[in-house]
Amino acid sequence: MLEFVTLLRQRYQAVLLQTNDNSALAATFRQRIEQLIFTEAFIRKGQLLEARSKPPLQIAIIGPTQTGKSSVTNVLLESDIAGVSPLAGYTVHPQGFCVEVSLAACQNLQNYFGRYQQLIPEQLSKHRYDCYALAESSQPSPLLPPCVFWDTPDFDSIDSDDYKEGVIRTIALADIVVLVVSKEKYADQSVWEMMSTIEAFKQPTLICLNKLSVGNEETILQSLKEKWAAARKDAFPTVVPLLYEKETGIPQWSAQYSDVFFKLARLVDHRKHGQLQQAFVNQHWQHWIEPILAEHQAEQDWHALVDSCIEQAMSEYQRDYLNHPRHYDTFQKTIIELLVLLEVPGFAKVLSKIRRALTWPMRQVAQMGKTKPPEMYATQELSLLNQIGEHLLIQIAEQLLEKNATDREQQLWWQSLYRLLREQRRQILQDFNQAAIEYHLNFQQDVQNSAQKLYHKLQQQPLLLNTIRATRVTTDAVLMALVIHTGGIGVSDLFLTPAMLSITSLLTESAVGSYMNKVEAELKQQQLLTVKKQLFTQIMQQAFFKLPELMIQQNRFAISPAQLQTAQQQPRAEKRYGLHLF
Ligand SMILES: Nc1nc2c(ncn2[C@@H]2O[C@H](COP(=O)(O)OP(=O)(O)OP(=O)(O)O)[C@@H](O)[C@H]2O)c(=O)[nH]1
Ligand SMILES: [Mg+2]
Repeated sequence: MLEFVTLLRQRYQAVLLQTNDNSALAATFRQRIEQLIFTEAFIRKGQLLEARSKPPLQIAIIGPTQTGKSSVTNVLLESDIAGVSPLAGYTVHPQGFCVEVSLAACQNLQNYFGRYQQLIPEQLSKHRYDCYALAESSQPSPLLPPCVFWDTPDFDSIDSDDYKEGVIRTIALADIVVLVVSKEKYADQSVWEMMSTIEAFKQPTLICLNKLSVGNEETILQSLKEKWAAARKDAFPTVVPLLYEKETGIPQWSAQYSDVFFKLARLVDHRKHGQLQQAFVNQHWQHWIEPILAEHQAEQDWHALVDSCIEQAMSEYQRDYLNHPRHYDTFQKTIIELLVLLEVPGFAKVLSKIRRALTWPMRQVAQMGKTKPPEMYATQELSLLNQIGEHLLIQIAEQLLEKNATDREQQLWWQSLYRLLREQRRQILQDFNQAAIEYHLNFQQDVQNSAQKLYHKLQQQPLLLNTIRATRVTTDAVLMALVIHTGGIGVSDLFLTPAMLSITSLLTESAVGSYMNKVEAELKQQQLLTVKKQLFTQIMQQAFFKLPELMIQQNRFAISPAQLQTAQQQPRAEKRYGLHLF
């Protein structure tokens, strides 16, 4: 689970960089990134609890800037160890003070903080946020049980985005949370968003209401209660009121609350950590994966769009070639092959020339690696296929633009896809043209096979065979064959010559006529399937389907349905936590 959550957080951060900073989407993304950082940290906390040497009690003081977190820290530690300043956003690193706890007992914390480096307080620099400090407090505190007491940066100032991760990591580590608010800041939205998010961790909590003036305590307390009730369902915690100390600037901790931390420490219960982790993940999961699902949906829409355009292209191919009475010439080539096989005297020589004329230039073109045969060699079918290919690309580009305009949520996705399509257009067409030539050459084999079938059938009809063999080659057929040889006209024209007309009508009207129709239908079917597979599926569809993969990762989450499914099936907490429940 940790791995997937980390991956998800990284993807959110990458996509966020490409998102308009002021948009509502960016705000949502930022919120989810925080939740994910919380989850990562909370999972790590679980690992810490699993370790053989248990970590000491962790108390974290949190709150908006200038509410007096560092001041209260000093009061509780009875020292001036935490830096206090009237400058907003003064504390920018988590700083742990070990109270009656040795640094050695905190070794595991470096594991917990991962890439955050542990330093001594003097080494902390304003210019580097991915670190935290740990130091031993010089004396025990009568107000605190043995613990690591964490002063943290604020989470509400403009700059806090830069160092909030440190706050989040410290909060997730905490066994007890101390919220410090002042009378100016207790109502801030940021406070209650944070308190609402962390409710799921069920940490015993204390509120310090700082900078109070005599007389307004009750009103603010009441209002604070309401804020709490609006944000959280759990009981309102103990509130320690701290008056604004004009003279000293140091809040006074009333003796009435001297045992409050000891009481809270007794409430700390780690046994449900796994359960809480699971609940937190469950609570947010659907939201987190929303953009991934949307991306999958966009990819599905893309596939459907491509498939329907290809369907359209295929029906154009059928209408303008396979089923076109004048354009379709593949079966005529079969007849030519058949006549060659039949060795019709006089005709065979001419016909084999035609055959060469029909195939060898293309073979040459293919060998030379050219993608488009010169016009003179372009057969009806080839030039039509190339036209259909180009048209298909135009269609798809148009539909992408349309999606770009209508699917606002995935606009970035469609936009990058359109850009990629434009970049790849030439290459796709080249591959398509090349594949068309190859198909065309290879399909000669199918033509041959059909001719063979007819030949065998005819051999069972010696009478018909003799009549065909007796057909006289007329000069116009010879002429025509020569013209075809030089690339002047197409095969269909040859079939308009009297000699060819008489042969074809002999065949169609004979006993093999219906067999011929069957062979022709089969050939067409084969041709349709081959063109679909080799040109439109293997070249076009594959190239289009591959485009989203080429999209730069910054623009997308790029988490596949399979990856997502694996993550969904993973336990959202380690099993062993579950065992603690019983
Ligand atoms: N006079 C007076 N000043 C106080 C009191 N509590 C805090 N302050 C002042 O308020 C300012 C901010 O206090 P900090 O403890 O630095 O506040 P913080 O919450 O740690 O602030 P950041 O680290 O910037 O987030 C300092 O100038 C403190 O001296 C108080 O009770 N009386
Ligand atoms: Mg501070």
